[in-house]
Amino acid sequence: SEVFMNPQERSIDKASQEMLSRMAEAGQENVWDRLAAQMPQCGFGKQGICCRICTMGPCRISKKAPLGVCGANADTIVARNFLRFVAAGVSAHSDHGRGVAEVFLEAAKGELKDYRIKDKVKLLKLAQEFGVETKDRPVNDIATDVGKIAIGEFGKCEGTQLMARRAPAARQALWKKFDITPRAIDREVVEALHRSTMGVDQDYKNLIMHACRTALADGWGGSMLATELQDILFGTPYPGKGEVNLGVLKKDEVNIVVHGHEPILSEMIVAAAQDGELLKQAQSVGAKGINIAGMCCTANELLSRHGIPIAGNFLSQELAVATGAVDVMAVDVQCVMEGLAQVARCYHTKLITTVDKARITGVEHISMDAKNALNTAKKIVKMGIENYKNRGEVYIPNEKQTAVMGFTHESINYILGGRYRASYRPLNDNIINGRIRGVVGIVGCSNPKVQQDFTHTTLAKELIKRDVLVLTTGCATIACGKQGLTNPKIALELAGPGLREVCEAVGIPPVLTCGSCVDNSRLLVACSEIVREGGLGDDISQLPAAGACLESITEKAIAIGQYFVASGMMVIFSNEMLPIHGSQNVSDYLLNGIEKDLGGKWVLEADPVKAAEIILAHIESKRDALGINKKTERKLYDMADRRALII
Ligand code: BF8
Ligand code: SF4
Repeated sequence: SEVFMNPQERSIDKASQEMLSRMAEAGQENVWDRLAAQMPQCGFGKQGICCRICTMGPCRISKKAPLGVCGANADTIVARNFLRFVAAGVSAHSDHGRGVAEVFLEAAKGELKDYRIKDKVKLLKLAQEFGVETKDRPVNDIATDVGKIAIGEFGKCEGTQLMARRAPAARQALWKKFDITPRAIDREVVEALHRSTMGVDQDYKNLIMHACRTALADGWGGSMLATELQDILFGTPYPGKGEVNLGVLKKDEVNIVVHGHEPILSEMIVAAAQDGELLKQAQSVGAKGINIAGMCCTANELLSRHGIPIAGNFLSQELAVATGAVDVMAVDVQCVMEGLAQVARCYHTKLITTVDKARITGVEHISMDAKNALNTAKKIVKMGIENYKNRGEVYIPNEKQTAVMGFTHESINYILGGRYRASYRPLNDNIINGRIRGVVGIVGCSNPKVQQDFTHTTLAKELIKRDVLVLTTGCATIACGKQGLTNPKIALELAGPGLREVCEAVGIPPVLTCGSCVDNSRLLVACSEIVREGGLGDDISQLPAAGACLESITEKAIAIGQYFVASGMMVIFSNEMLPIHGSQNVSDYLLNGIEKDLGGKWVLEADPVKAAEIILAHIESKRDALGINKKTERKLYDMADRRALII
C-alpha cells in the first residue's frame, strides 16, 4: 500500500491537516510517520500465513515451504489466525462489558455512592427478559438480580447467551443447526485459544465455525451486555445536539480530554467538572471554566448521553495533544496509542492512565476505583486546573461541526412511531414502498493506511444519495460528524428524495449515529425488531441491509464483522485489512460459501464508491427476493394488512 506523506493525503479533515503540518514543522512524529517507518510491512502477515504459536516455528507459508513444521497448511494457519483475531476482539468488548457489569452489581447493592440506577424502564425490561421477578420489589433488589445474571453470562457453566434469544427465531434455529449458539463468553474465548494452538483444530471450516460462535458471544453477549447495563446505569441516550472536532477545545478554559471506552471513568469526570469548588479553582488560575471533550468511543458515549463535545476519532488523539491546549488527557482502555506518551512529553499535557489493566510505562497512573470514583475524578480534574498555567503555545484549529447524535433502537422506535405506538412500522413500510431502499451500518475505526475519514464519509454520502438509511457507530460516527453528515441541515441536502421525505416527515437525519463500538449491538437489536415488525422476511439475512468498515484497524472490528456475518449480514471491509488472502479455501468460504450456510458473508472492497455499488446491488437483490420491488405486489400491504400486522 502507499504511504501518505503530506497532510492533505493523510486526512480529509481540515483540523487534522492543520495539526499534521504543525507537527511536521516541529519535527514531531505521529501515527502516520510511524506507519511510514514500518514500510514495507511483512507480506506473510498481511496474507495471514505466518504462524508463531509454537517454538518449532515461526513458520511462513511459501511455494518453497507450503507446510509449517507441524504440517499445518495455509488454510489452517489463516483460519487459526482469523479465529485468534476474533477471540481477541471479543475479549476486549466483553471485558469492557464485564467491568460495567461489576460496577452495575455493586451499584445495585448500594455499595457505590457515586453510581446509581438511572433508567428504571430499561432495567425492568431487562429483568423480565432475564426472568427476574419485578412485581412489588425495590429497584435495587431487581437490579441486584439482573447484575448477578449479567455477570453469570461471562462464565456460566451451562446454557447459552440469554440475549441471543432476541434474534429472530429463524436465525436462532440456524445457529442451533450449526451448533454455534454462543455459550458463556469466557468459554468461547478460551475454546478459541485452545482450538488454535498447535496440533488441535486443523480443519479450516471447523475453525471458522468457532469464530462465528465466539463472535456471536460478543455481539449478542459481551457487547450487548455492555450497552444494556451502561444504558441502565447512565441513561439510555436520546438524540441531542453536540459539536465535533478539535475546534471544541477552548483556549480560555481548562481542557480535559477523556479517551478510551468505558464510561465508568468518563461519566465521573463529567460529574466532577460540574463541581462548584473546582470551577472556582479553575477561575482562580485564570481559566473561564472547565471544558470536557471526548476522544474515540468514550466520546460517543459522552456525547450521546450528555452532549459533551467530541474532540476527534482514533487518528486525532496525538493531534489533540499537539494543540498545546489539552491540560489533562485521561485514558482508560482500548485504542489508546502508546505514541501519546511521546507526544505528551513535547507539550504540557498530563497524560493519565486510570485502569489497572492498562498502564503505559513512564505515564502517571491514577487508579480509578469505583468505590471512590467521584473523588478520583475530581483529583484528575484538579490536575488539569493546576496544569493550565504550564501551557506553552496554543494552537486550536478553528474547525468544528454541529452533530445530532445518540440514536438507539429505543429512540428510533419512539421517533418513528411516537410514544404510544412506538414501532418500526413506519420504517418497514417505507422500506417496503421503496422510499428507503435499505439500511446500512457504517462502523469502526480510522486507519492511517487510508485517508482519514474519507471512506466512511464517501460511502455514507453515496448511500444516502441513493435512499439508503445509514446507521453509524465508533470512529466512523465521528468521521461523519466532522464532515457534517450528522448535521441534519447538511445531510438532508445530500439525501435522495425518498429518504429525505421520510427523514423530514419523522424528523431524523439520514445518517443516524448509534454510539460506540459495543453499541453495534444496538444495530443487531434494531435488525431483529425490523424483522419482528413484519413484511421483510423472517430473518436478518433477508433484510435489504449490510455493514461496512473500510478503515478497520482492530481485532474488535474483525469480531464485529464476523458477528454481523454470522447474524446473516453482508459485511464489506477493505481487502488490505482482512488478512485471509493466503488461503484460497478460507477466502472462498468467508467470501462465498458461508452465505449458503449462514446467510451472511464478507466482501472485500477498498474503494468506497465501488463498495456503495456492491451494497446497492446487494440491497436490490434482497428486495427482489422479498418481492417488494414489484409494483403489483405492493398491494399485498394495504392498510388492513398493516393494521393486522401491528396487532
Ligand atoms: O472501539 S472504532 S479505532 S475507538 S476500535 Fe478504536 Fe476502532 Fe475507534 Fe472504539 Ni471501535
Ligand atoms: Fe509452525 Fe505449526 Fe508451530 Fe505454527 S504450530 S509455528 S505452523 S510448527
